[in-house]
This record gives sequence, C-alpha cells and structure tokens, in this order.
Amino acid sequence: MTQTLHAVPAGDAIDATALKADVLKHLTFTIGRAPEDAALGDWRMALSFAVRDRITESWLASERAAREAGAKRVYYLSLEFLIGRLLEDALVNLGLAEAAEVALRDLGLALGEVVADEPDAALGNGGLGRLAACFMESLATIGCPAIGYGIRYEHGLFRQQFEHGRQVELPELWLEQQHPWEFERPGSRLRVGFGGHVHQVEGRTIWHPAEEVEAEAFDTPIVGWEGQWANPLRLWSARAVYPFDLNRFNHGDFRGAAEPEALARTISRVLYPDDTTDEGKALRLKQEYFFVAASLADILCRFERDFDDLALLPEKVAIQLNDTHPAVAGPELVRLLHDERGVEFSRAVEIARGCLSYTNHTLLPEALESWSEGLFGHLLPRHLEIIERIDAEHYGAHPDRPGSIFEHGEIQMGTLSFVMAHKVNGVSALHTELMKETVFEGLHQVHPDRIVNQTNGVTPRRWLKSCNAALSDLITETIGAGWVRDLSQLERLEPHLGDGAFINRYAAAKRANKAVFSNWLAGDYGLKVDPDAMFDAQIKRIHEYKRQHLNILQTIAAWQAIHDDPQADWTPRLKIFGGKAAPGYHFAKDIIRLINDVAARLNADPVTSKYLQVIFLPNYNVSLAERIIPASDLSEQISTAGKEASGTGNMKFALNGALTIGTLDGANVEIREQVGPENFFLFGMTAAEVTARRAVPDHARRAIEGSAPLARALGALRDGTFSPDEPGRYHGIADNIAGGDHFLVASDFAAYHAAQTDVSRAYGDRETWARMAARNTARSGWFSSDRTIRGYMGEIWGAAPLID
Ligand code: 26V
Repeated sequence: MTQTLHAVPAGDAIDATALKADVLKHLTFTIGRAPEDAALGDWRMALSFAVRDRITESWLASERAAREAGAKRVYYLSLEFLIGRLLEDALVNLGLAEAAEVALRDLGLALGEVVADEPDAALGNGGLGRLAACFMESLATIGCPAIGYGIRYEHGLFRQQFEHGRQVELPELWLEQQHPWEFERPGSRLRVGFGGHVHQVEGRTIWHPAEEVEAEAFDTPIVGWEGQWANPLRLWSARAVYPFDLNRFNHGDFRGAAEPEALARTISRVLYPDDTTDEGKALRLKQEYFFVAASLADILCRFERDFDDLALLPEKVAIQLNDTHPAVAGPELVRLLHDERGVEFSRAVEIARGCLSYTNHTLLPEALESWSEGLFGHLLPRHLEIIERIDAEHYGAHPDRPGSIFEHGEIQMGTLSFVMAHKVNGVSALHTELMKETVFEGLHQVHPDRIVNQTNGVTPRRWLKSCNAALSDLITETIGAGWVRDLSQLERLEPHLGDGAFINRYAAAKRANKAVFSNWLAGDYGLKVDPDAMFDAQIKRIHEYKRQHLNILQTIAAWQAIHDDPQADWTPRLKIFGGKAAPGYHFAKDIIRLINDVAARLNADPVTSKYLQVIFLPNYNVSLAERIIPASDLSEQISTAGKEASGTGNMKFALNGALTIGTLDGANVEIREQVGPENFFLFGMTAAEVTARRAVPDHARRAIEGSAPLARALGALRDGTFSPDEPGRYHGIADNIAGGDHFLVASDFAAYHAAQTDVSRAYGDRETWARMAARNTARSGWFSSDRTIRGYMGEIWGAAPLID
C-alpha cells in the first residue's frame, strides 16, 4: 500500500499563526501558566506539546495504516537509545522550524534558546545507543511500521565534570522536569517475574516466580522526514505490583511500607549499573529480562489481536536484538510459545528463530556478555532449562561444531543469540569478516548463510540538515532539497567541485560554523581560539582501543617540535577532545587527566599557544557533538585496526566536510573507499599486521628506539612536565605504552606522526583542502541510516515501507 498520510504544509505564515495559537493554548491549559509569568522552560513545554500534537496525528494515522495493511512489524529491542534533544529534530522533520522561529519571535523569544533548554536524553553509552536512535528516525522516514523497545531509565548516562582535570561523575537528571514527549500508559501494565521454581503439571511446564514487578509503558512518538510517518519508542518503567504496604505503614513502619516500591523501581533506575558486584550483576540481568519480557508480551498481544495462527509469527513479526543485551528474548519467546501456548518445543524454537535476528557490535573479548549459570538459574530458572534444551538440540544437529552456549560455567550470550537468530549481522564490512574469522568462526562454518553485513549509517536529518544549517542551505541551493530524503543525491555536488565559486562558498560555510563555535568556546570556556586554525577533533568514549593517548602523545611531540623552532611555518591547530570514561576504568580516567594537564600547560605556553591549543570539553553528549562536528576540519578515527566495529562519528564528520585521519578499521575502510584515498589521511597497521605485531617480542621498545619524537614525548610523561606537583602521575601511562602496549600505540606512533605532518601541510593550501572536504560531503551519501535500514528491511526483516 502506498499513500501519503499526513501532508504537513511548508513552514509558512499560516503555520506560524497556527503554531503560535497552539503554543499559547498549551501554555494556558496544559502548563497552567499565564504568558507574563512563563519562564523559558514553560515556553519550551508549550511549544513541545504543540509539536507533539502534530506528531501524534501522524503516528495514529501510521498505526491505522499498518493495521489495515496487515503489514509486517519491526520491533527493535535495545537497552540503549541515545536520542538527545527531540524538539529541534521534530520541528525540522515537520517542516516547522521557520514557523516556530516566527511564532516565538512574536512572543518575544528566540527559538535557539528554547530548543537549547531541553535536557539531552542520554539513555545510552555511545555508538550502539546513538545508532538505535538514528534507526528510529530512519524507520519513520522510510515508513516502516516499527516499535523501539527499551527502558525508561530515571538516570541516563552520568554527567561528567572535571575537578583539577579529573573526571567526576554526577547523576544525570533528565526527568527532573516534565518530559513533554511521552504518553504514559497506566492502562497497559504487565507483570514480569523473577526467581522461584519450575514444575510439571500434566505434561506442561509451569514457572512460579518468587517475585513480580510491574512494567509500565511510556510511548514517545518519533516522526520521520516531512511528517509522513511516525513510530513509537516504547520505554518500560518498573514499579511494584503492590506499591504500598498499608499494614506496615499502620504499624508505624513507614520505611518498610515504601520498600517494595523502592526495590522494584531500582530496575529502571540507572543505565548500566556498575556490575563489579554480585548485586550489580543481578540488577543488570534483571533489567535485561524485565524489558525483554514486557516487550515480548506486548508484541504477542499485538500479534494476537490481528492474527490467530502462531505459524504466521515470522511472516508478521521481526525482532531485532541490538547486541546481546536482549538475548534472553530467544528463550523467553520459546517459553511463551511452548509453555504458555502449547507449541511443540522444536517448532517453538523454529518460529522464534524465524522472528529473531541479532546485531553484534563488538569483538572485544572483555565486552562479550556472559552470565554465570548460578546467577542466571537463580533469577530465570525456566529460561536456563530452555537454553539447555536449545543447546542440546543444536549440538545434536551439529555434533562436530566447536563450542557450546555453555562455556566455563557461563552462558555465552553471543552464542545463544547466534543460535536463536535467522540472521546475524556485523556493522561494517571489515567487522563482519572478522566475525566470521574470530568469535563466530565455528558457528559460521555450520551456518554459512547466517552472518550478513549491514554497515552502519547516521540520519542526515539530525546530522546535517539540522546541525549544520550553513552547509545544508548551500547543498539545497546547489542540488535541490531531495538529498534530505535520499542522501545518495549528494553525488550531484560532484560536478560543482571544479567550480571555484562553489568551493569558496563551501569553505565560507565551514568558516562560519567555526566562528560560531569559537564564540561559544570563548563565552562558555573562556578559551580564545583562532577560527582560522585547523579544528582537529576526537570525540567518543575514552577507551584504550580508541587511542586518545596516541593523539595526546603526538600532540606533545608536536608541541616539543614547535618549541625547537618557534619561527618555522607551523599550521595553527586546535585539538578538541570530548568523551566519558566508564567510572571504574582507571586507565581511561588517567588519559582524561593527562589530556587536561597537557591542555593547561600548552594553552599557557606563550611560545607555542598561537600554534597549538588543546581543549577537553566536559560532558560530551549528543548536543555537544551537534556543535563540534559542523565546525571541525579534521576527524580523528585512530583505533587499533580490528577493534572498532564500525564507528558512526566518523561518518558524521565526513558528511559535514571534515577530513579523516584514520586507520583501516571499522567503517573507516568504507569511508576511504567512498571518498577516495586521496581525500583521506591513512596511517597505521592493518588488522592482520596488528595480530602479527603483537607476537613480536619487545614490539613497543623497538618502536620507541625507532622514533625519537616518541621517546621524547614519553620522556615528558615521565619527568613530570605535565604534573610538576606529582611527577609520577603519568608513569602508569608511559609504562603501559613502553611495556605490553596491547593497543600498539608505540608501534603506530611514527606513522601517525608522519600522517599528521601531511595533514598540516595539506591544510596550508586552503582551496585544495576545501575541495577535499567538499568531496567528502559529496561522497558520503552511502552513510545514511536510511540506506542501512533499507538493508535490514530487505535482507533481514522482510519488511516493506508503507509510504512512497
Ligand atoms: C563495551 C565494553 C564494555 C566493558 C569493557 C569494554 C567495552 C568496550 C566496548 C564496548 C562496546 C559495546 C558495544 C558498542 O557500543 N559497540 C559500538 O557500536 C557502534 C554501533 O554499531 C559501533 O559504531 C562502534 O564501533 C562499536 O564500538
């Protein structure tokens, strides 16, 4: 079925008048505030409600259309959705950004200030969660009927502050103010059980949980480009079945009376609880089962409302597991079909597999999930039995295969997910090949058609149209507005790349973004920077494999070189860092402190600071990325080859005209293929060379002997140059690099240093640089998450769009 559901007129005067009236109506009747008393937050709420009304119309029409078409539904299960702010995105997608600007101006307000007042919803850690958010937007743009399922954490990712350069973590309070986007669904609460025992009655297995909590749904509609389609993001919140113990209260035990509620709510309290303790581990597993059980109950309820034959399930329902966090969906779906609906066990497994597919997002051994059989069996006794039977049946069918779901007394969630999925995908071409050769080698041999690749992408609405107005306007003026829905149209810029006037305008757009960013830096951080300096950014989680320490070590080497010859023709650079370290990851926290200490020393250096400045922006999040990316010239994608599954920041930078300095890792490989090797600064070992290099005895020492700048930079870490009050502060980092150096910082240093010298030289020729940058934009159309989602729809889900 093809139809246009909800035509939203372009942002014009009629929209502005109607929107203004709706804002005033909501301010009065939803917020209960008179205009003269309204604070910025009240206006934001009123505007958000006015916008939500429009999205809701589209959403309800979408749901009706999907139901009438009997369409296949996609359910995206993810413990993380890093959605960021929603107001601006919604305005842009509804074509109401200009109308809102006009309406607010009439009311004496600036749209920019209103949208910036929205808290940044950080219900995710990084790439995996942001990918889920981009996917939700693309699903709506494409018109694929879908629901995203996750947890409505009270506290998202922690807020990062620096104290004397050190990271401190504070709770994130995104729900402190009213959240205008969601619809609470008290009417559709579901119960989720834990623990207890299993017994047989007349051949049927019955699980009696020892404990139950309630899952309450909150729906946030996500609207696609031009408002034609919207899908819900359904987040579950935990609460007690009996929230209040009146008996205990009446006996004066007020604390005890409130306890059941407090305990139940713990489940949806925080994103990624610290799982170094047994209690933390149990809580994490409870979170996983809680949202999976609630989501699958919801999915089956929707299915059974429209269809009465469970055999149709794989035809009508596609369930995507975003990493292994929802892996218990396999055994849970089998339980619902076999135990609760009487489907024969093997048939139940077959039906479940027909619905389920799994995305792997990392091959790092320390990041692969496993649960001890003891803990798992204690919380989910029936699921443990089901997994044992699935494993036995799989083993029976493939007796010569290596490995099992159970290894070293632990349930391997990656193996479970693989066995229960009809398709398993990696997130870049290289990563998918490495999956076949390493972690899933044995399983790939017995299921050679199961692993497929779906290279990640990013939504061009947020990551170009909305965050980079200067460049978006230039593109639209040059090739029309079709690129917003079909990013491959960016290739139509290609014929303009030889046109000096176009290149000048392209460079001017970047320069304007840099000026805005510089003013913001000066205002909020007191750092005065030259907008004509090269803006060189590394923004991502802090991790040894991402090698922020390689970047800062090279920065030190560059600083030392400038000192040696301050009169030389140095290309001025601003090094921008952003990213959070996991609270218990001490080495990553030391890297943050080092970067901050280096920044303090370099920025105060009268000899070098006109050429080299460093800033580490605290509390990196989606909104900060939206500021940094459009203003950057150079994108640092320097992970140890083979370790970064894909990366998505790398795509955002290329799209916005930053050149990449990077290794052959993750999607960097495909970015380089697309933009052309001459528009990409490649350095470092390949994944295969990394493996070989690790086997070389003393590889780090050899590398240091071969590179005087590296030895000298390490010397500055050792002699307390950056920590005069505590000279030993960075010996740990220096020893790590000079010692085991698992991530091969030393071995890749010389190549990186040389590539950075090439970058500086290239930046000196501004016109050539701008042309290379424009070529990156023109050739980044492939990295739209619309393309990725179409890949999933065609090759994994068998789903079709319901709009043109
Ligand atoms: C998790 C952990 C957990 C504890 C120890 C260290 C560690 C290291 C990495 C991870 C990553 C978890 C999964 C994840 O977020 N992967 C990211 O997914 C992105 C979307 O596919 C992808 O672009 C990134 O390359 C990948 O790291």
